Amino acid sequence: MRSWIAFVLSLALSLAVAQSQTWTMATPYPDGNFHTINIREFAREVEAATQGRVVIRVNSGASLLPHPQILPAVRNGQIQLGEVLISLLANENPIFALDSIPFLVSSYEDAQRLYRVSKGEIENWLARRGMVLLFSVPWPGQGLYTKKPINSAADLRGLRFRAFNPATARIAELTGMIPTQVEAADIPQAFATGIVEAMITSPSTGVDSQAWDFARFFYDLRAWIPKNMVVVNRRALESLSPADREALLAAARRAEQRGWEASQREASSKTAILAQRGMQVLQPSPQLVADLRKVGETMVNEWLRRAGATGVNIYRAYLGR
Ligand code: PCA
Repeated sequence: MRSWIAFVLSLALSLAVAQSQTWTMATPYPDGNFHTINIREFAREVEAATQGRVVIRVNSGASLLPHPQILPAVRNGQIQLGEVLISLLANENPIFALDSIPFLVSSYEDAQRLYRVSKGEIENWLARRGMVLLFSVPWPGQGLYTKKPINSAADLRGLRFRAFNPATARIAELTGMIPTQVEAADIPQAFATGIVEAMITSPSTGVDSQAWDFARFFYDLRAWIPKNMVVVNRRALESLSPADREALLAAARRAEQRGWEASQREASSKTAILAQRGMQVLQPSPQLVADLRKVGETMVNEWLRRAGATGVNIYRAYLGR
């Protein structure tokens, strides 16, 4: 009798495991964006590798949830997967601010090194909240979009500036601009209604928002290389069979690799589109770069003061000291 019950139970369990699950994923950025394209490919690979046992429905462009609500929804299990900009969380933990400080990182090699040294702390923070980091992909370097020529930080004074995280708001304050937080999906409207008149972001987001409609100049600063991360609810991940879980993690590793490569291609292809659409794509003047480097130094010092021992060690590891 007992072995019969055990048999029925194990059969029920294996049926439950084999059953297909449909997971909901929320992302902040639009369909044409390379992050979204990469995520949709990830979802396709997961579905194929698990023979349809894990189906991921991707809700892009903040259509399901506004950006700031995506991570809380993954945390409480309302959705299984989410993508967020890491530095949007800068007020939660200093580690999240590190990849948005101007001129701390100036190449993809730097960005890769910063990711390597900070990944463990990001994973710990997520683990304490029941989430697992699947992969992280950088945006192309950040450049300045304006309506009029900008030759130094003095030319920025008084501009209404679009911020997308605490770091960009701080840059605005330090240069005498007036920051307003505007999500990527709302950029065209914010410019059209005059809420903002300048921004710093990637050529990718410039193309997504058709920056040529509202800005004439793009200064190719490559001031920093912020990253997105894709996270999964831990209980959802653990509900998968070991084989399906491994298939999903393998697809995540491929997505990360693919995303870093796509980002580097984007940097030139999307900058070329800005020029084709009639924007003046310019190198920043040495004065503007020097001014913004000073802003970066101030922000590093502010960051070090609140980073704590863990943060300082990560920063040192990044510098190789
Ligand atoms: N695009 C996002 C974040 C960084 C970027 O390049 C945005 O502008 O909101």
